[in-house]
Amino acid sequence: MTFSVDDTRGASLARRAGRVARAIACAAVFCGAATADAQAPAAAVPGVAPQMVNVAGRSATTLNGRWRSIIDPYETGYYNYRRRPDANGWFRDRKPANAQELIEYDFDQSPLLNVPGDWNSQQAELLFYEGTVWYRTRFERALAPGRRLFVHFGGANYQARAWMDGNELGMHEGGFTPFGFEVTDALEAGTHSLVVKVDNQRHPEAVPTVNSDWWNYGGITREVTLVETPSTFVRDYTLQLDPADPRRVRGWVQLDGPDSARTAVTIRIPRAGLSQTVTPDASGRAVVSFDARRLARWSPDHPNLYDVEIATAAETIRDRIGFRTLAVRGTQILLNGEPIFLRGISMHEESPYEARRAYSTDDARTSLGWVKELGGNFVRLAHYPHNEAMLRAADEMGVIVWAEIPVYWTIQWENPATLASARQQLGEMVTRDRNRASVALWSVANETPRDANPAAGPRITFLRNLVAHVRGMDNTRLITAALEHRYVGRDTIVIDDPLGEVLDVIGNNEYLGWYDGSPEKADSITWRSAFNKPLVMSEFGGDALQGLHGPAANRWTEEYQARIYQRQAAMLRRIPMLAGTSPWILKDFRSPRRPLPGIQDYFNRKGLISDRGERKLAFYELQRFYLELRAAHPDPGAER
Ligand code: GCB
Repeated sequence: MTFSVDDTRGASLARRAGRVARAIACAAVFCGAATADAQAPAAAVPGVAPQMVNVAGRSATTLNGRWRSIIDPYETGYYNYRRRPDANGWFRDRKPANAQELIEYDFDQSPLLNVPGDWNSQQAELLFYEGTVWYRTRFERALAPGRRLFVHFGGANYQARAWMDGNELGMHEGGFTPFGFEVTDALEAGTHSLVVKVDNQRHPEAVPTVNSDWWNYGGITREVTLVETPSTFVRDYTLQLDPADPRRVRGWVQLDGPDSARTAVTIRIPRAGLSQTVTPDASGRAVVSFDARRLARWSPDHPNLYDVEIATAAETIRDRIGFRTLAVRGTQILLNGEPIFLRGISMHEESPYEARRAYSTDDARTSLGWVKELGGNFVRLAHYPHNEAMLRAADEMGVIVWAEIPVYWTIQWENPATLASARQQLGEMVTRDRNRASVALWSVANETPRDANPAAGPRITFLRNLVAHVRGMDNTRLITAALEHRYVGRDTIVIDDPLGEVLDVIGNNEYLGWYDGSPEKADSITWRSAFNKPLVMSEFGGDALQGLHGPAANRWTEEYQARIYQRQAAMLRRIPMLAGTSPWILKDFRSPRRPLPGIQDYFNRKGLISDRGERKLAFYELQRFYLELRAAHPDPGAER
């Protein structure tokens, strides 16, 4: 349905994407539906469209706003009383035709939810809810001949199944990456009903799995957009300094549509007087390569971004792209050829002043403003891909980013569907963000336990697969993972997880002073690494309730937390291979694992800032450390 008849390549891509999405969905998470689907008549569901980048830079209209919603814990809107998919499900968005007809739902009379937004923070009864909520919006649209239309979702947690005017568009799994459906052929002039069933139930085989230390916010958490394109359009592109020859920008543009192989594309960077027209190969991919010597480099102190246009005769896409190189030399990270120490902080995707999912540019700027106030130049966006506005704000504000996927703790290493889901989420993240200068590190995993045979078990096979996947997609970034370590003797900690062999930068989480001894234990520790590679201490810290003061010996006080940061700073200065730090964490965040009444109340309190935006003593402790580091080792490009 989604491509014109002669576009066999596009159609087969769309079908393939649909099959992959459904295969992952059935195997990984939606097993009940998979069984039932097998018995239902095989409807042709087109599935997710091949990923389109930079939606904001295109001809787009927003579908954000107040959507009708129905909470459906038993999935009554999808299954009949025999637990088979119901052909008359709520996706039909029906009203009784007369006073005799029985219809037991009514979107028009149902409560409103904000999109984007998690549902948990919008209705008290949804705070802990995990299950299905149905969303419905209506929009008017007519499409001129030769134009195409896509519905694009920035993200929905975890599984989203969409219908337009009662026809299924497809399904996507993964709570933090974008997806879209083409609706061109489904569109007649008039008012359309768009229904989305979002299900945030946790499943052992999913990514993340059932166990995590953050809130499982459900819903359509990111923006929804209608994107109109010409019949052949620019779907994807990448432009980066060539790591092997940084005097050149190299990249490619991918077209989609019946004239993909015949459509010339012009790349313009007006401020640098650059313009290049390229023609695609038979697959619709055009290779780009031009002299970059006129481009000023992007760095934290000078986050130079260029307006870039990618244009065909039928459309112009606008982006803002920065150019810089990244490399490692021994235990150093090099930005634009010079060593840089990453003075960072970890953060979850929660709003700065409220306990809800963040999604806006304002949210992003406030949080990154705090990173800057700390004296930082780096943020670890834990533990899943954050929204696109965050990456764009980091580009503008000059904050280097560690981006990661939710391969967290003990996921199912031996399950091929789990691997497929991790690869899919990694691929969607890299595709979305590979034009962002701020992104320096792709992380494939957090605190995953070594196998009994750490060099050859299922976990390392899985993670090596992810490393190869991300390297194949992007050779301009550094690859990392937050590892665990082990003690050899009482005072020596060694980082020798064999995964380190395939990483560029070693991440390590440690909780000396919180889960591991007293804060002073850090004074006697010696760190060893089996790798001659840069080390980022990707987590350390401890909890404090903002406003709780007392002896520094007492847990939960601000003084205790500040003491951890003091002892950590002293220890970190002694680690020769250290190239960065991103302690845990910028702000208190919701977690179902943290019930302690009066202290935690379902918040992880390791924030330097409370859930209401108040700074704790440890904020100033870390700030002191970072300002000293910055004075001793100014960033490349900084005025000295
Ligand atoms: C960790 C995890 C992080 C937790 C943190 C904690 O090691 O990576 O997700 O929230 O510890 O507070 O225990």
